[in-house]
Amino acid sequence: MSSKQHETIYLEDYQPPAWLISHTELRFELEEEQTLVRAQLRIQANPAVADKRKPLELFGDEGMELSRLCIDGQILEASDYQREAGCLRINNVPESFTLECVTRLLPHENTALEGLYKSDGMFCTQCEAEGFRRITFFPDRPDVMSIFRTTLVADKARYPVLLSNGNPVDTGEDGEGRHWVTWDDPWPKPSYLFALVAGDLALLEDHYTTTSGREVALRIYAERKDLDKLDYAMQSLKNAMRWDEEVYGREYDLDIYMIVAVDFFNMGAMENKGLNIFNTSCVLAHPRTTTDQGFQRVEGVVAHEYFHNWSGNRVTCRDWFQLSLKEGFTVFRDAEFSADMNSRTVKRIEDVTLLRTAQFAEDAGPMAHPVRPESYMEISNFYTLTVYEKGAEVVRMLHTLLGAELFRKGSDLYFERHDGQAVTTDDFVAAMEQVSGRDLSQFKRWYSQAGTPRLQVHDDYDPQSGEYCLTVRQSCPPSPGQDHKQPYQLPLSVGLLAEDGTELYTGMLELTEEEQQFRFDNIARRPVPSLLRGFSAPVKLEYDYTDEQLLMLLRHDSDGFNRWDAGQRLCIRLLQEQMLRYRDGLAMSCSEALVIAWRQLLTDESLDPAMVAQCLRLPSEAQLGELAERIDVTAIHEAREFMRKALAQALEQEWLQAYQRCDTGDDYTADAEAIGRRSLKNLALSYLMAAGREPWLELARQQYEQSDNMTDQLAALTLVAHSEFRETADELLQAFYQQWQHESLVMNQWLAVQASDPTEGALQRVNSLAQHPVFDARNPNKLRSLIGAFCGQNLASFHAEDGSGYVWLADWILTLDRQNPQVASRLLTPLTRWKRYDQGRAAQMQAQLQRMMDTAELSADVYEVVSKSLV
Ligand code: B3K
Ligand code: ZN
Repeated sequence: MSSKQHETIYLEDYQPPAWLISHTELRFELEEEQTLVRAQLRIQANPAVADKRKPLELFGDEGMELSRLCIDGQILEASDYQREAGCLRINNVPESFTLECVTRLLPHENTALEGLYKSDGMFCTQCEAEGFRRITFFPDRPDVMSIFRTTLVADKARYPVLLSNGNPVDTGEDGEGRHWVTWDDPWPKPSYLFALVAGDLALLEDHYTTTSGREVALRIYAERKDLDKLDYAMQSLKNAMRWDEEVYGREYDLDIYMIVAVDFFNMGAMENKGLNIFNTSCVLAHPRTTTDQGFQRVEGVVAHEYFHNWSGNRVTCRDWFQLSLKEGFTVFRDAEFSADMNSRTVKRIEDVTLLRTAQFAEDAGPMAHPVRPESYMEISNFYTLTVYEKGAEVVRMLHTLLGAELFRKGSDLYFERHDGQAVTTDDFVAAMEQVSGRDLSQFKRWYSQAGTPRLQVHDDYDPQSGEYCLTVRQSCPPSPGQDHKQPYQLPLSVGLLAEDGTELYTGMLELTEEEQQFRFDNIARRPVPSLLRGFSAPVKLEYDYTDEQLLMLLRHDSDGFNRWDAGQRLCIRLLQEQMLRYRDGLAMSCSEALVIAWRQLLTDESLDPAMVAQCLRLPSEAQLGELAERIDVTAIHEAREFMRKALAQALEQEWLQAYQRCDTGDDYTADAEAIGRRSLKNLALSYLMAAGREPWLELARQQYEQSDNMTDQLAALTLVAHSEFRETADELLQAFYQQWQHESLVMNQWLAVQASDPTEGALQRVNSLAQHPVFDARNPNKLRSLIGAFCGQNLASFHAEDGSGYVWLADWILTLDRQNPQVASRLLTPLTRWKRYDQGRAAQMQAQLQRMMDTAELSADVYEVVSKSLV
């Protein structure tokens, strides 16, 4: 048994704060061996809370040394306060007073990367969700908002740049080579938005004029060697600022907007007020070192963090159960931004693929929780696909139900009504209710019920009367703590197509009941329904399509998303058939109808290459697993590989032509059109490689050697590295290492390519990579590239029948848990799905979870996931 008991926090126990902090003044003495933090808090009893005799309780990490505590200048004796389990309690305090507190921190020893830590020699912070309590004692909860004034003192030569939130208001020299800067943030904010950075950083500067004429300095900081990789982030930032003004009427509210790139970071980026801190992987971009995917991620994350300035910072969360209030909304906002900047349909396809593959799996697993969870042990475990991606789908449904105009009125009302407040998802929905006059109480079940709803659709057609009827049944499987679900309100976007593809009806149906019928008159012939267009709700839709109907939709549906989806449905069905044949020891085969349909797509030069590439991509092994009752890793892998090869060989000439057509030799640009062309080109190359003939290996090698951009170089490398041509694979991997060993982000890709290589001996390879000098087990990006890629993308190897992959992962988790619990807990996810696998694998996965459970001293992060998975 784990010796430590971890407490569960419940939404229903929420109490408003007893104490408020109007002003927070911080002084950081940053030194090599330690940092002293002097905090002065102006504290008042909260007039809205009745019980004024409550002691003052502040959060503070157990490991933090308290070296001085004063109230209104009076030093407190040890007997005046108690420290226990992450809390400091002071009895008998006045109604209003100043608390002074000095803490001593050891940032260089902070491997959890929460609170104040060092990344490659620079100081930086990560406070969301509860990192501020590792810096000083504080009511570290989002509903306590305070005005911060921060002074940083540090050695000038080592740390010439000293940054915090807001505007710099004073600066000076302190003797002995030390200097200081004071920053003032005029906007009250919760402590999770506090940030500081101290380092020797280079800077790209630009400026932006808001619609109302405010001048904003834009500064992106990074290590000097990365200065040439900041232009794209800067352009993305300016685009995002303009977009938020045009689409949401939201302007920026400070004189400076800063982004700092750091290499050691647990997540993608953080929206600290006026001082975003970014994982280098989400801000640095250069054609030579960054793939198209990387560019799009930079654009999306820069926008996401910027949009938080309103959806998150100006209006924040009352408590962490409301996390989706800011995250779901902001993901919806950044998705719409990316859709406007690039191809809307492609963006939608990518997002839905992520949702179907990973969020649906989360919703079906032991950690399933509602978009607004009801309880947690460790809030870091709830920065999930459900809170983010499903949360965004919930906001999207509101947008669909209300229409763009009312939704905008609702968001205006929400921002205006709650500016400067810490609120709830109910407040967000209330604003939408008020502007639309609609009762959204049923809709709110999307926030409180977990699980992926299922829609079963049947139809009837009466040729005599011309009446067509759709019957829709909705249900939702049980999830932890929720056995029965109430029906949801959701928009079901529908088209009815004649057999030749003519559109007979287009519209939006609204579901509210468990079973509902929708009738359509004057339909001359039995139509083919195009259902859930644009993925209008995050559900699993079942309708008994024939292959012919799917092929017709793939060709003619006016909804681009559903055109793609029809093709995917067909592929999934055909793959599932082959999986059964493989299991029964029968020969697998590839449908001729599919080959014909793909040939048509591949040779039609009028089509958008990006869409063609999406349509000709087989669903991933992970997605096929999510769809399976019981996941048969080997059958999925074999069936998919068979199909890939069959389609490769059947269309070899067409793949080559498509490759040549898309290989334009133009200079690299990161716009949607060029990205689409490269994606079709590299997809074609992947099928050519799957065809397995020498000339295509040469073509891949040529692309590897001649490309001037990382997208093409890495695509070629990956294909060769994952092929049976081991000699060339080793040669190119070695060449790649030689070329890029000094580019940390490129080396992450190099690790990931090898970790996801499904060929024989994968575990041995990752084991030796873990000893390689470019690998650093303290850097979360490296861990994700090696461990995350092996366990998440190399499914056949991770799930090796002897259980070696599971033991390997569990060993890592146990080591990492002592160092960085957040990262350990996240990497653990694949093991939590043990119930979905065959008995042999399930038992071995469960045994590894049990081994972790039996370990003394698990962090709350890992304990929560392990214990819930074992139930
Ligand atoms: N709000 C941060 C996430 C912080 C996670 C802390 N464990 C990034 C974002 O969603 O924008
Ligand atoms: Zn966010």
